[in-house]
Amino acid sequence: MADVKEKEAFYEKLTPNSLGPLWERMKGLVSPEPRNKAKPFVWYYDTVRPLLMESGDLLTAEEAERRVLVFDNPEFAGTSRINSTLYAGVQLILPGETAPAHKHAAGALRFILESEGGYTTVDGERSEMKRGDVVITPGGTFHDHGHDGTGPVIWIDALDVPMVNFFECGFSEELQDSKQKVTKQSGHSTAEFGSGMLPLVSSAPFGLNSPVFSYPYDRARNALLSLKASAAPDPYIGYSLRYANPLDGGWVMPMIAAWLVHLPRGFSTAPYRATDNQAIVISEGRVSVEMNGEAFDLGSNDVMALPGWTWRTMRASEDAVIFFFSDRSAQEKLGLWKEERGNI
Ligand code: GTQ
Repeated sequence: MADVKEKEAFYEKLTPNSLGPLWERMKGLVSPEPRNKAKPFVWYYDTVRPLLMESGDLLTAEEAERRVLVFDNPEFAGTSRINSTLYAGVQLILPGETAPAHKHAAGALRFILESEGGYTTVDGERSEMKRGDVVITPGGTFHDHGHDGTGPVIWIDALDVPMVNFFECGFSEELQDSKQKVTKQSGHSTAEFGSGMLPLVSSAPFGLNSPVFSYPYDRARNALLSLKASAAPDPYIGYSLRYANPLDGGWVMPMIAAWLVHLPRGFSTAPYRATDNQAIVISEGRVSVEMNGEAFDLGSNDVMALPGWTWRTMRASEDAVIFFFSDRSAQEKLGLWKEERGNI
């Protein structure tokens, strides 16, 4: 058959016709296993917080629309992705400020780091934000954030915007007024859907999203730590509970999964990998994460990108509570998610 030169000459005829030879690309297109390009990487709060506070002197939340420092995975610098598929950032609201009402197709999930008096309003319902709370904003719902208290309000944002943009489905809109009208009593969605009961006449007001906006830390943490009394930790995961949609038991959002892990002091997880692209925020304690033979030491409020299909172990040097988020929710819906548990 043809030699290399003849093949190259043929390929030159293809290019101007917007054609290409699959046989040269096959291996790259359907790899034997995922070759995740994202880097395991840590953003230390000691570095992030002062820079975020400095941004507070530079512009107001109103001016910025959202005053956020974006976590750029070093492998994807400038593309606003913490890992291959998820956006994440750290947002600051100062006392009296409002991040004006808008909506977008992308869904957002927030993990609150610092807040006395911070709140978000989602679809006419105000929800307070306290440290460790998880607050969701279903795609397509108006939301604005504000702050009635003192001190900075700071949280981690996770959005599925890279996936929405991959599908080229991104719509967004600003509301005329900077604050949307509050039409519901605070706690309404929790009363209706989040108290172990459901409305007799069923409805899913936000489609595949949980109808509950707020998952308070106290409840989540207490439940997680209570497991210790009666069960052993999973050797690969530790103790874990996931944030669930009470309507169907699924993940809280269609494309973002979230869960909370407790690792007791001295506990080490066995080698594990899964295809979902994850990131973690340390809520309590100290954790050392080993990925690809590289060790990372994390403490309170540190954020780490954990690329998919990369072996890892975790060890807690102090009792630890870790918040996880990932694209597992999207991968499962598409039938793509896979995990592998190493030998113990
Ligand atoms: O709070 O609505 O970090 O729209 C990025 C885009 C936060 C938000 C982000 C957003 C928001």
